[in-house]
Parts: sequence; C-alpha cells; structure tokens
Amino acid sequence: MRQSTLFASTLRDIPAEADAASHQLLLRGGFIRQLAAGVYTYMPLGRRVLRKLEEIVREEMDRAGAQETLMPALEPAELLQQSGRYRIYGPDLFRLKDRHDREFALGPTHEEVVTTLVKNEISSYRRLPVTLYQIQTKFRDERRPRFGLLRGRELLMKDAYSFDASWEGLDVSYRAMYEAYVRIFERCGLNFRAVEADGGAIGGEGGTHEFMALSAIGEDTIAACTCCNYAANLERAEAGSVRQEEQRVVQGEQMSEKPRQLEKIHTPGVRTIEQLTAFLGVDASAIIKTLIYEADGGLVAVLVRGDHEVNEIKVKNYLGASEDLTLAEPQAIAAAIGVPTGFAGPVGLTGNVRVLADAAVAQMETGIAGANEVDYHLLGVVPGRDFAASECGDFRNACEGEACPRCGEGKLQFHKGIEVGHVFKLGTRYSDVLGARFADEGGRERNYIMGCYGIGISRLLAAIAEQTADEHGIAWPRAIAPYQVHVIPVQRQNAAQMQLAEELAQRLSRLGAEVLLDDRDERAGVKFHDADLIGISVRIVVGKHAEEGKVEYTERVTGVKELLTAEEAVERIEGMRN
Ligand code: 9G3
Repeated sequence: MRQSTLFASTLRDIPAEADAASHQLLLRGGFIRQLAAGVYTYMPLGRRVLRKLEEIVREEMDRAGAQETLMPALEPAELLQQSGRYRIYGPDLFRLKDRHDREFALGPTHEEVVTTLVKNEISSYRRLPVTLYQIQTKFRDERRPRFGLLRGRELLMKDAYSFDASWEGLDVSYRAMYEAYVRIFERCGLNFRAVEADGGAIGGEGGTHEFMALSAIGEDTIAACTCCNYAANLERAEAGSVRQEEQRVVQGEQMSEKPRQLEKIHTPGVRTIEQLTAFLGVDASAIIKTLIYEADGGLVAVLVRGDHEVNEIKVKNYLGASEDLTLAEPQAIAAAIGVPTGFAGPVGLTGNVRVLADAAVAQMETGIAGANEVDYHLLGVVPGRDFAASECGDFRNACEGEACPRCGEGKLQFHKGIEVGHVFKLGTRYSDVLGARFADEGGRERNYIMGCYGIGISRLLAAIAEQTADEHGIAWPRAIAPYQVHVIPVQRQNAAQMQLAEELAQRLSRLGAEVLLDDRDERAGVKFHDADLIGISVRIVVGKHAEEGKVEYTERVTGVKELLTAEEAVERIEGMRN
C-alpha cells in the first residue's frame, strides 16, 4: 500500500475530546474518526486491525466447534418484553418504530433472538449441543460514552450462545468457550486475567467469568491473590474468610466474658465515620457503620465495620432484588426510623427495617454505633446481645492486602481492568421465559440449558492500543498490526533510496507480506513521527546506506536495530511471517 494514497491523515495535536491514551492515539494515527458521541468510523488503518481481530476470534470460535451466524440488529420489541428486559434496560435501549408503527429495538445483545431461532429449529436432544456465534454491531445508548471505542454506543461484539440438554453439557460448552477466549487473548498479545464475576441482570445462574485487560484506566477492579490463581471482580470477590467469621456469630449469648455496658454519649453534629473517629479518638474498625438502602420498595439497613465498604452487588444478590440498590433518601430514613442519616444504628431500630450484618461486624466483641437519636451514639454495642445479627453474610468489598479467601496464604492485590470478554452460564433463564424446549431421551419436554459468551471486539482493539501505547504512539502486536512491515525511504528526492525502497516493497508484497510504503514527499522527521503513530512494529528504513544496498531493519517493541542487505531484510521478514 502506498502511503501517499492511503485514506488516513495523522493529527499533529491531541484532539480535545480524547479522554484516554488509546482514544487520542487512535484518532491521531488515523484509525478512527468520531461521527457522534460514542459513534465512530473505522478508517482503512483501523478497519484492517479490526478485521484481524475478527479473524482471530472467528478462527478460535470455529476451532471450538461454534457455528457462525448473523442475526438481525432489528429486534421486535415484544421479544425483549417477553424476557422482561425491555423494562430493565430502559434508557440504554435504542428504540424505533417501523412504517406500520410497530416497535423495534436496535439489538444490544441477542439472547432472545437466538433462543427463538433455536426453539424453531431444534426440538430433540439428538440435535444438541449446539453453539452459535456472530460478529455483529450492537447498540447501547450509554449515558456517558467515553474513552473512545472503550465505551461506545455502537460496538462490534462477538456474541456466542450454547444450547445443551444438561448442566453437565453446559459445563463442557462453557469450558470450550473459556479456553477459546484464553487462546484469542493470547494471540492478540493482550495482558489479561480471567476473573470470577457477577452475573448481573443477565442472570448467570451457574457462575460467570470476565476476561480483564489490565489497564490503569479500566473501570473494573480485580482482586487477585499473590499466591494462588484466585482472581475475582471486586463486585464478587469474597471478603475475608467469611466461614470463620460466621462460626463466631452467636445469637443472644455473650460474645465476650466481659460484656461492655451499653453507654449513650452525646456527639453533637458528629455524623460521618471520620468525624466520629476524630471525636472519640478511635479507629474506624471499632465502629459499626449503618447504611440504609431502598431495595424493591423496602428499607434495608446494612451494617459494616467503619473501615469497610458495603458491596451493593453482594447485598442485591443476597436480597434477590430485581433493581440496583440505592441509598434511601434522608426523608425516607427519618420517616422510617425517626433519625437522619449519620445517627442510625442497629440497636432499637424500628420501622420494620431489615438488618443485614456483614460477618466482620458480627465478629466484633463490641462496637460504636449510631443511637438512633440525633447527636447521640452508643458505646459498648455487642452484636447478638444488643441487636440480633440474624442475617449475617459477606456484604462488604474485600480489602487490598487481606488474606486470600481461597488459599489463605496469599494476599489480595487490586488491579484495574477493562472487561473485554464475559462468559456466562445462563441455565434456563431464557429458554424458560421463551418456552424454548426439546424432548429428552424419555420424550419429556425440557428447557435448553444455555450459556452466553461475549467479546467486545471494538473495545478489545482499544484495550490493546491502551496496553501497547508509549509516548510515541501505539505499538501493535504483529498479529494485528494494520500492515506487517513499514518501508520508509528517507529522501523522496534520492533516486537510489526510492528505487531500493520500491524494489523491496515489491518483493515483499510478491511474497505475500502486507507492506506499507511511505512514498510521500515529506521530511524524514514527519515520516518517522507518522510511522510511530501508525505503530507497525517492523520497519525498514532506506537511507544513506542505500547506495551500498543496505537498509536499516528495526523492531519497535524489542528495539532491534540492524543494518542488513536487502536480501537479508527480505529473509528476516519472511522468517517472521512463518
Ligand atoms: C440491553 C442493553 C444493554 C445491555 C444488555 C441488554 C449488557 C445486556 C449483558 C450482556 C450479556 C451477554 C451476550 C454476549 C455476552 C454478554 N448491556 N448486557 O444484556 F438491552 Cl440496552 O450483553 N450477552
């Protein structure tokens, strides 16, 4: 490809709207152009990278036995209504009407579509298992699209769906997809971790894993053990060795031989943990923090130690709530328990508020809590004596540095990650609501046991750019670089250099290498600056040694720089390609 004809222009300055390194560099390198917030065009360079990612995904999906389909982006609203998701995903769903005023949605994901498709095709266990996949554009009206392709409103996703006759079968399908994902991300040169995850609204009954690209701008937090291979999204990471803490919870008995007397103290205007620790000169771990949530119409008080944070996903899952939890409004709290936030506590709590106590609270011998009276707190609160810690569990975020809940040896370390893949064991969540059944060996009607498996391909492109970017630009891994070699003659006016560069480009192209030849009439500095932004890792510079038939072979990532004859350069490229 001649760079003088390539439809791409590098940008000198950093676009103002670019809010992440990869976003800036994908714009400056001429890979993408924004059409609207969260909506992008892939320029030829970007399209080539995207296609290579698609090809890797396609090869590994096919190798894992999945069959490629292509489903419509237009989804009849009644399908999403049948599964109840039309409501759940409210504003995120792009809705439209056809000329007959019939309601449609632009597909954000395709569980309903694919389950209906299989329902109409397979009615016997003999035709199971089957895994279908597609590589298709999804539409999600993100409230805050940002970081370029990392959180777009139109995204390229590979979504796969497995259909089995049994849970054991699902485990096999799930494992096949999981291993295909590992191969895909390894082939892409991604630095990733597979972590235990929360199934979210999708309802991953039998567990789910997320594949996280490690990156400082990742929106997710991973808790990973320094010793064993335990790794989990913080939303789900088990906090401490809950089992030991649960053993120590006793109901109604003395937790310690010297029961502290309950003592009410005047704490005027002391509402926050920080104010309370300062006022009393105690550590936050001595405090029982009471947070009141609104969950499915009721109020729930969650108790965690003052130095811990409530994990709202764990509480929501424990309650089986359909909606995300929200902190109750101050007036709702005042109406229910008669005090404003900051003085709420578990002792003498009225207003039929359900109390959930994190295991670490139940384990406290005594604690300090709000007195449910304005400007007052209680000292010497004993869980189990002064309030029934009847609903006790893991309701808090794990803390960095605490013991690994799996091996107990290692410590949990936090990393930020970008979710590039997510695999779910769905079970019968969709086959049930959509009446998708098959006849088993005994002729009984059974719901399909399903799994679903997603990779955000456009997000993966940006995540790789994020991980490989340096101050000069993106350093694409060879397998997905837009071209395999960048041939750069230094002086356009120098006949020897241009001739050798052209010959080299021709020979490499004839051998099947993907070559980008910078034949532009530009100064050397401009050519090298642009080459850095385009990020092709292997570069052949044809400069002052051209007269003696020598070229400079460089590799971006390894820093290799060698003076080679044209012949040697061709051999080196060929060797790299095989
Ligand atoms: C929606 C909207 C946004 C959504 C969803 C539905 C995320 C939705 C989760 C998934 C789960 C899996 C198949 C491939 C793997 C991931 N955002 N999810 O279901 F209606 Cl507007 O997409 N889907």
